[in-house]
Parts: sequence; C-alpha cells; structure tokens
Amino acid sequence: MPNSTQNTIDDKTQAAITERPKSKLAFDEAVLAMPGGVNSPVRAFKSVGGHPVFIQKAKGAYLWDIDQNKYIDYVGSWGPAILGHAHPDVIRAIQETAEKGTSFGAPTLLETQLAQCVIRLVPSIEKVRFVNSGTEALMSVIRLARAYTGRNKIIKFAGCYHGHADQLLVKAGSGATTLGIPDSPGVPESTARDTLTAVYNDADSVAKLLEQYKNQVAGILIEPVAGNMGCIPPKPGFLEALRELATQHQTLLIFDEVMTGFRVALGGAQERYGVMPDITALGKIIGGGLPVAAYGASHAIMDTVAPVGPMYQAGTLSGNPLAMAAGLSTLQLLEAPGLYPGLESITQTLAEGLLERAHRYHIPVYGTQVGAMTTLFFTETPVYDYETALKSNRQHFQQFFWSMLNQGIYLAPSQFEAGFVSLAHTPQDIEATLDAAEIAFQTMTV
Ligand code: HOZ
Repeated sequence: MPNSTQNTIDDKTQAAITERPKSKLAFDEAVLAMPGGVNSPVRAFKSVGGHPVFIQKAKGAYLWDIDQNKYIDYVGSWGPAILGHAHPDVIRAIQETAEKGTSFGAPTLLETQLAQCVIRLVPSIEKVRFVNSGTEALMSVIRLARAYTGRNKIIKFAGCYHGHADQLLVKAGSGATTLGIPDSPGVPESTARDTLTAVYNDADSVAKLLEQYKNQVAGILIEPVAGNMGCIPPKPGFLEALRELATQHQTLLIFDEVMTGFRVALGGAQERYGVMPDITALGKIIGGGLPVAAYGASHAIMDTVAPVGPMYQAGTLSGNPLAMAAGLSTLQLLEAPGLYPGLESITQTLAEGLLERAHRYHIPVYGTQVGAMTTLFFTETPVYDYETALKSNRQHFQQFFWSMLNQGIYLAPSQFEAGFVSLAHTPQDIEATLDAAEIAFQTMTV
C-alpha cells in the first residue's frame, strides 16, 4: 500500500497523542449523536489519530480549547478567518444586524452592497448570486455552465475538491483524499460519467480530453491555486493555456476561488495571475466566518439564471442579512491599502522557515506557498499535481502534527489541506511556530 493511503498510526505518533480530558469526553458524546462526532469529516482527526480538540473560543490568531489550552491557529476556520477570529468590526456588524431580525426571505440593501463590493473587487465578475456554501456555489456553477453552453461534460482535475455535489465527487481532494475515499458510494455512475478528469499543471491532458469529447464539454473547472491536495501553485503558463483552450473549444473556464478568493490577492487568483475565467465560484472569506458563498460571471452568462433566464437555483437563507453583514464588513476591511504584501511576506517567512528547519534535521520535505496559503509536504520530490502530492509520507505528517499540537500550534489534521495565515498573526507568532517546528523535526523518526 502506498504511503498516501495509509492512515495507520505508528507507535511514535501513538506515544505523542495527548488526551485532553474534556475534549475526549465531549468527543465520546458527540460520536453517539453525529457520524464520527463531526459535521465535516476531516475534523474528526481520523488521519492523525486521537480525538479532535473541542474549541471554546477564538480571538485574532488564537484558539482556546475546552481544556483551556491555547493554540496559534493555522486553520482559520479552513480559510474564512483572514482577519483573524472575532474581528471587532465584523462582530459589531453581525450584532447590529441581528437586532433588526435574522432572516426575511426578501431583498435587503445589504445584499446589493455586498454584490457591488464583489463586482468591484473580482475582475471577471459583472453580476453575482449569493448562496450558502462552497458546495452549493459549485453545484450551481456546473448547472449554469451546462445551461449556458447546452453541453453536459465537465473537466475537473484529479485532487481538486469542489464540494460534495455528486458530479464533482470524482477523484476529489480534501476529506475524500484524507480518508482515502476519492470516489464516494452513492454517486451514480450515470452522474459521474459526465465528469472528465485531467492532470493538474498538465494542459496537454486537457487538450486531449477536449479533442476526444469535441463540442461536448461545458466547462473546465479548476482551483487556480489548488488547496485541497495541499497548496499547489499553477506552473507558469498553465492557467493561460487553459484560457486559450477554453476559448478555442468554446467551453467555459471556471475558477473555483472558494479558497483563493480575497486570499492570494484581493481580487483572487484571477487578479494575481491575470487570467480571466468565464465563471467564478467564491466562498469562505466572502462570508467573514458566516455561511456565504457566491458565483459570478458576465451579464450574459449570469442572465441565464432564474428569474431572468431559465436555469433554476434558489435558497431560503441565500443572502441572509447576518451573513451579508459579516461578509461586507470583512471585504471592506480587506480593501484597506497595503494589507496583502505584509500578509504574503509573513507567510513566506513561515514557509521558508519551516523548510530551513526541516532540512537542518534532514527531514525530507517540499514546501509550497502562494499568498497566505502554504503547505509543507513530507516528501522530497517536487509536488505539482495529485500524484506527486500523494507521495507524501503520512506517518511523518502525523508525528509533526501531534508534536505541533502539543506545543500549542493548531494545524489542519491532514497532509492534504492548505495552511492559512491571517492578518492577525504577528512575527512573534511565526517565530514561536518555527521554534515549535524545530523541536518537532528534532524528535521525528525518519
Ligand atoms: N473540506 C474543507 C476543507 N477543504 C473542510 C471543511 C471543514 O471541515 O470545516
């Protein structure tokens, strides 16, 4: 069995797993009430062993668990917490909005304000529809691409994850890879048949599929910086090649910017790389920690959506005022000039520092970083697609994860998730993290 599919916990890790008594008790109760005790699989710590840490509160760059341990947080709610947790302006916006009622199922001014803000910030978006989760956004985007082009097939990339809609749960990253179930039972073969899988960073693999399925492909769907098989940057020219292929084959280029939106640049990966998709899906940061996602495109494409056009998509809580208020205040804060270079530079210090310390102790690693996203892969070989990501040694990751957790550093409990740095992280936090990493590397068995 290759490393990538091993979730076995070795003795070294087993010895490092520290029980947090209150979290342990809470987890024992939770598993009786919810599958695996969680509402999203990767949170269950299955691939690192032990039990999850139950969170009591969060502020800025820090989390506190119910056993009163404090952590420097690099999960950031899996992306949304770019300002740090519980930013006072965001909390105030939520509180003031809640005083006036929490949901109306009717238009509010906040929806238009957030829509205008998204249109201003994301270069390719002229019109936007809000939904509640990344999964919902991507599910809708696929329907939109199909409705607009009159074609059925979608090209996605192995290891990219676009939520858990049937047609996208094919060779998926994130929890599906973490748990070794990239193709879920319950997804009918007939649904998955229209999903074609290409190789990340390999435009030729896309060109071949477009030739093979001529005039049948509705869209090429990609995370412009992959984040769900760990952080994997696009090679120079790769996104440009996809843009060209999409135009040439009259198919739509779809960017899933759920992770990269407002993170790798204010205008997302499309601003950073200067490549314009036809449709963009957004999530995470756009809701400032509340459940918001969105999809947007040109007027022509978005006017396919009901009630203007025939493509149906709806939601009782879509555009919810609390969520809109949180998203709006978050994006307004992010518009302050000069924030992103500082965020990038602190993330770079972390990524380079981790590599340097790992090499000091001869730990085989490969590091990636784009904006405020980063991953330390436990493999020496360069990581540029799903296959190379899967070469990572999971046992090494487990040892590292537990040593860091025990030293107060909260990382995603999976090798195949990106780490997120926030504007609340200080140089001292980064230094403390690197000191902890040094101890972790020193004590690892390789
Ligand atoms: N699939 C999410 C990250 N890629 C995990 C979300 C969660 O567990 O909250």
